[in-house]
Amino acid sequence: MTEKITAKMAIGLEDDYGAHNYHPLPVVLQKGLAAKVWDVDGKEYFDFLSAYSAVNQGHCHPKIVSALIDQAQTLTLTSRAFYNDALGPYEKYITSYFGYDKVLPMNTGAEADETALKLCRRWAYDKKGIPSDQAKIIVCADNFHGRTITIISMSTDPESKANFGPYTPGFIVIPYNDLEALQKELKDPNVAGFLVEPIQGEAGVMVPDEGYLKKAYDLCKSKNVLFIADEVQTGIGRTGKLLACDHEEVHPDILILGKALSGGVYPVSAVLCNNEIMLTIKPGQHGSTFGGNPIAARVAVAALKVVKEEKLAEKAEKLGVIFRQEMKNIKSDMIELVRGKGLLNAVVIRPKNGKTAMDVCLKMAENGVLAKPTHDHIIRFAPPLVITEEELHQAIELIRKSILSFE
Ligand code: IF1
Repeated sequence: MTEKITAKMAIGLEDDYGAHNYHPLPVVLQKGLAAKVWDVDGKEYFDFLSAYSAVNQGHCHPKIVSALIDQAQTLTLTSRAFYNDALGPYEKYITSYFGYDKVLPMNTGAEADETALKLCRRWAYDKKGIPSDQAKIIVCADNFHGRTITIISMSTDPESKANFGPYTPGFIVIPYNDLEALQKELKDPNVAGFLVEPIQGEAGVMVPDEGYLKKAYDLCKSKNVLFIADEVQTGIGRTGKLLACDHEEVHPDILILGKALSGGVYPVSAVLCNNEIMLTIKPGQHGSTFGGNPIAARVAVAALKVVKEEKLAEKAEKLGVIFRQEMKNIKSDMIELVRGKGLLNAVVIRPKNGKTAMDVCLKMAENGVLAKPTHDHIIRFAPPLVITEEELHQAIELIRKSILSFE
């Protein structure tokens, strides 16, 4: 048993001994189950962050935890120097689940994004015939793909990027949701790929125009350019379909998954694509000590099964409609805009009497709903997809009460 500590002690310890790379809300969580979490004082909250969409299946889902425990007591890690008996079945399961020839397992979202970039470049030289070291990848302004040096090299956010240079070259940045800009850059014969989030999460849940993904995909195809979707945040039921690209029936050439691939119990990420792309990488050219380990494999299968068994995508679609409508019904001029898809939603807050999105989040926490502001004026609302309709209505009442307290 770990020693019981107070909220003040926990915050003090993190402050004293941890790097200061985060600024959390002053809530110290101790326990979670489904859509709820509890702090060290036993106070109950609805979790409307879901660890940035990693716990779509809900906190401590019994089937996922049981897969984890069972495998942890049997075999945890072999490295990829040897085969293990959990990886193959997982690979077969996930490729047929998403409709690809092959999967490459990694651990974090950033690693999976890096893997996709490497696959794209290797395909560019081996298959497309782009001259050595000349491949370019188009990315979108205000993207978020993680924290590594190469990924921040593609970023336009000064906070993530500034003073970490020199940066990795080879990227072209265009505005998001801008097909003309894409068409123009695609004229360059050295373009190998287009990397895009189907909905931009960190940018504040920016939903592109209807038809954008499909038209962008078609433009890429017309120029033999790979359409690469980062569904780390939008994937696995969150937006009301299994993948956000499914809303437009787009099947990406390279699909990047993370977060909810494990239901939040373990770091598991993956890159999926067909043989023509995946088999350009040969033994020794890419890998990871932990990628594809037996625990990850068993956990991911369990997590994906839960999404189907509990119809979580369908649930997200239905509850999302209710959530957005109820937010729009709140009679407060602090609510400037409500947007999103499925259970990935954002409310844009118009400051009032000096009160900002952060003040609203602090008030909501007091009232029992956890969410975090992004970009000063936006609150992202993304509960676990297992939240019941009744719980959703309870949470909406708490959100309403919090916002109206500023009237
Ligand atoms: C943090 C945001 C969310 C992602 C997409 C890759 C990754 C992420 C589309 C990398 C990660 C996170 C990480 C988290 C904050 C967060 C986030 F606010 F920054 F934008 F979710 F909304 N692609 N997103 O959203 O995955 O390497 O972290 O596993 O604290 O940095 P990772």
